[in-house]
Amino acid sequence: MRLIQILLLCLWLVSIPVYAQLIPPLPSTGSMNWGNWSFEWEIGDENKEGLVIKNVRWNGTKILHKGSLPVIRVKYRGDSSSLGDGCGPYRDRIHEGNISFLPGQLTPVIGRVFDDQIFEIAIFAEIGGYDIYQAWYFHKSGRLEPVVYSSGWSCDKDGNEDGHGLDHKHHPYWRLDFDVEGNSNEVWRIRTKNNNSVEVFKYPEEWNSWKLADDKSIAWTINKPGSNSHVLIRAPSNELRDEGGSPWFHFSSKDMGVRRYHSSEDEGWIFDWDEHLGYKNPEWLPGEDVNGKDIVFWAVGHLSHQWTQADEDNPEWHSTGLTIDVVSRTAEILQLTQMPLHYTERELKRRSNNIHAKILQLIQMPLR
Ligand SMILES: [Cu+2]
Repeated sequence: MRLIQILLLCLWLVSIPVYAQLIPPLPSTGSMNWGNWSFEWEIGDENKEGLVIKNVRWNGTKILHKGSLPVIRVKYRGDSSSLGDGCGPYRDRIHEGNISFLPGQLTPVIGRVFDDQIFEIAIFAEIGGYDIYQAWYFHKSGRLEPVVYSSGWSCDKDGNEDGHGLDHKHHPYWRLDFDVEGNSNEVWRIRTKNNNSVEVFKYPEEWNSWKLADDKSIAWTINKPGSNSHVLIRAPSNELRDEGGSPWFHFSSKDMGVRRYHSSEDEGWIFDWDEHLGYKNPEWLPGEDVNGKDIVFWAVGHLSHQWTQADEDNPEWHSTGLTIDVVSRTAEILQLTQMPLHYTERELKRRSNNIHAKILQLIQMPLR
């Protein structure tokens, strides 16, 4: 987008004080400045990876090289005697061929502003019986949120794909190619247990992690070695991963994976229906070094969708997503690891603004 267009857009935005403000139709490819954010976007058609954001900067500092959604895996449970029961698994991929338009929508990419605080960029797709809305939220406070919304049904109790009636789960896989202050990064995991003890771990090599039943929370941070600037990644509304055995048989069994960056792995979703998040040696071989390296952070969502007659009659929207906070000053130090602890609880509360319930209502509104 040309500078003059951005200026006109900004003038237009500040001149109309409306709660959810639709901005002029966005092209399939473009760039934007919003608050202290700058970024580019494109529809990731080549790899069928949804709405892609690139070169994301906060206050001019590179945070994320590329963020994409290569797949949403879906499984309907059937009678739960094996993973093959029921419908699916499906590998839903958003691309030009299944992008659809909401009432009033003029171009494939939607842009809206909420409360003059949050810029939403999103695409709407129809895949099977689903409506899917994939969005990125840029908060002026320094938060970036990828969110997937879904409504509708693709399978019935007899396994008919044109029917309804079975519980299922959606699992979005976000590929987040972070370059926090450059491409030499380290990735940390912070587990807070139910007894409030905190376990901090720096990933030495390619790894998969998931929230445990006795974790109060799990979070990740990424930083340039030696720097006090971080991104903090959390998914507080995420469900626990699929366990082994009935009914889900480890269908989607991790919450994140850290991988060494390889350009050859910047591609669409190549994995089979029962595979996910490869690019890593088998457990008995050492993974590639990720400490201070160029890394890719995969984040996996788990979203249950239970059948009800009401939901079948009037499909409801369900959503899951991540919060990615840019933390540019050190609040506290975890003494054991010398790692900055990013946030105080008070600061967290100040920054969070509980906008999702409002957005859930608003995405069902006509766009104009
Ligand atoms: Cu669903």
